[in-house]
Amino acid sequence: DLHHHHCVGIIGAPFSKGQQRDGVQRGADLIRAAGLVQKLKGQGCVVKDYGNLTFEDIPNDEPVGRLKTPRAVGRANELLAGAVQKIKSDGNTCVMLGGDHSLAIGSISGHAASRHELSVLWVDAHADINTPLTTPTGNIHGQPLSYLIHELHSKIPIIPNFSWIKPCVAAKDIVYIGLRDVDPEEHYILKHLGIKTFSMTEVDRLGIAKVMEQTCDHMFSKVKKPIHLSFDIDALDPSVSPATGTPAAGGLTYREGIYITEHICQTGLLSAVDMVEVNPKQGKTEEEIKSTVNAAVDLLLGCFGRVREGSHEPDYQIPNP
Ligand code: 6HN
Ligand code: MN
Ligand code: MN
Ligand code: MN
Repeated sequence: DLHHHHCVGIIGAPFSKGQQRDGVQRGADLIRAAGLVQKLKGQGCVVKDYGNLTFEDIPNDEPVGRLKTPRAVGRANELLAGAVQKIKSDGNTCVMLGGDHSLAIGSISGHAASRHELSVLWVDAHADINTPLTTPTGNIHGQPLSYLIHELHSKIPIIPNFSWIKPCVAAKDIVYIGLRDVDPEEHYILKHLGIKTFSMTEVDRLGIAKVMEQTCDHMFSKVKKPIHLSFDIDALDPSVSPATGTPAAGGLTYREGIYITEHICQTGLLSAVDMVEVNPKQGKTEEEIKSTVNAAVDLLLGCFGRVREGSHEPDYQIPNP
């Protein structure tokens, strides 16, 4: 109904330099090609596609400490942050289609610039909270939250093209769902900062319905802040979404993933979504790519009002013969 229609602004970020596998920069176009915009419109959303960002090539982007291609990641995210801020100021819920998960730096920064205080729901097999000094790989897609959390600010060194980043999220405003591949240093950080986590163990113990109840209890314990949902497609089980760069066994089912999005939609507080790490080159067959892309599309439809019981226009009448 018109009082509850969603205004959705889509930005594509064909960027892959937060990790080392080629192909993830094609995620945005594949999700569009699977009919995202038409399907959102079909369920009553008002959709504006802002197109893809174009990222300049940065020559001589040598590692800084362990960090790989830091200048490209810093610049791409600065551009993305500006685009997200604009999409929010136009009055939309922002959908950022990646690209790799380093893009959460720009997406959350841009969102925070328009909304001040956010809750972040991070749905991922991984914690993505390594600092530049704890990272085992140097890949910045395993680090975005470390740059964004106030409490980690003193642990972040100076990095070229990162100076625009201001920490904008409090540790108490973050909830994780789906964790099952967490580095020891990350595990220490999560415990040290008291961050709320629902690993796959909690999903198994509680079931997804209780996980979502408790997620909302935690996020809404004081004031109702806008929600930033950062969804890494590798949160789902590789049997559902195999076409991704760092798959991890034992993930969320398709139904658990959809349940998360339906529940977050019902809060009425969803303000921005990232859908990242869809990598067609990691799919072994056309079917594997299709399954991964379709899951990403269905999760986004769940974010914007699709419910599995079905729905109908408020003024619908059964036709008379
Ligand atoms: N992702 N913890 C590992 C690292 O390289 O820091 C894996 C990160 C995966 C990141 O899936 O977005
Ligand atoms: Mn991940
Ligand atoms: Mn709730
Ligand atoms: Mn991730």
